[in-house]
Amino acid sequence: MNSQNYIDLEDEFGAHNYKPLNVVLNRGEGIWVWDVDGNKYMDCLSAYSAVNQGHCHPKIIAAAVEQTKKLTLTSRAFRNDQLGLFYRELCELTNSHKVLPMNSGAEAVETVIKTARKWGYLIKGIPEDKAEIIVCKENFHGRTITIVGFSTDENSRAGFGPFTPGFKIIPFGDAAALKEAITPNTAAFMVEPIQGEAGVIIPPAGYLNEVKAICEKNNVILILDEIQTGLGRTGKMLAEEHDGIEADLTLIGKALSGGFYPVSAVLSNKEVLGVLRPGEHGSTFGGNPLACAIARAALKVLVEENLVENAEKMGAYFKQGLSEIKNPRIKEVRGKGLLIAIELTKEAGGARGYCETLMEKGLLCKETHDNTIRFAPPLVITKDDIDWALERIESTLSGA
Ligand code: IF1
Repeated sequence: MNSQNYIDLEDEFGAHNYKPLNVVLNRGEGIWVWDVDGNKYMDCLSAYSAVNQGHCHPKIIAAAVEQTKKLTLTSRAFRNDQLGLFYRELCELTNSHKVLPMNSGAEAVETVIKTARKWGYLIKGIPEDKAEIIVCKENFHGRTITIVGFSTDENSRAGFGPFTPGFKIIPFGDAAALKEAITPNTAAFMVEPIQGEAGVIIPPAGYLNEVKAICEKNNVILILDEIQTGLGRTGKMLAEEHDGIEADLTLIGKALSGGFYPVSAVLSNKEVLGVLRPGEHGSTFGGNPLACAIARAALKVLVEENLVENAEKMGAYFKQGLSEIKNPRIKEVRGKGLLIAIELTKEAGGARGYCETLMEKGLLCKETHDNTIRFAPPLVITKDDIDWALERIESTLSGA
């Protein structure tokens, strides 16, 4: 079978909830992937920052294979020998006190909403069913009904109502708006340190410090969604480290497993997770031994291969290289670490076309909204790889 055969199968039998590039991949190694016709591509999306460690990392493969032969799933009705070790290693890496393991990012987000509300009722004394959680415009936190209910992206929410009440939406990057929106019933403020899907939107310097202070002053939980920005992507283990703050609850996922398995977690920097009692929350696969063994190996690779530092250095080099491209179609180059975006002018004609041309030149990336191209390669990328990418990006944007 060739690419078109696979595309026809997908289109005939699959729901059309995505518009993927027409490339059919069947192999990955480091920053490179191959399609069924044997063409090689640089992956500049990393499955939206889930493959920070590079595709099919041998050490994560080894851990997955070894655990798969021993024990994969017990449910949390029983204990297993991987969970406690995973907890300790994750807490040490993120300076956390408690972990609640889940599977998808959206499940971690739903978990943190339930936890924040419970904390609001039991600890803050908010009247039952009156808890409010504040979020930002242009947020992306997942695709469940509750989460899309507080999305401001019509594509994500149209036709899925009715939605869950109890959420307020304020502008991103505006600390005064947060102060204004807080009431005695506010349980939490949830925000991405950098808005990924919105187009790698970086808040004004000092924003996270201000919101941290406002939350502390008003006894409001600060929740940072680091599912995309966490685990080295922005050049720090957690993006909050750029601002020297600590969230009360932190969400991680994606690269927590190196892209091998859905593993997410809620991290607590104070006893907020302590409000949950046995039987009040859980999931069949959350915290299973295979997930934990894979996550432990994925975290070990991040540390042993200095991928956080590499993201810092290579991100600066990549962003500098993009900023030096002189092309009137480029409106702005934004980014931190290896979470980078080029916003094009409207006159450039839309980002998708350039992504399709880049694919023909062997570079896979993804547009976000109409005019922005995101570049988020695996954190193992080298300077030579980036030079290779810059050459193709420059020639594509110039129309060559
Ligand atoms: C899709 C976007 C990125 C996330 C943040 C929670 C989640 C995500 C900050 C939920 C997931 C994924 C979802 C995927 C595409 C991708 C995405 F384009 F949708 F918005 F990365 F920007 N918080 N993001 O980025 O985690 O449940 O997916 O494990 O839905 O198309 P999940």
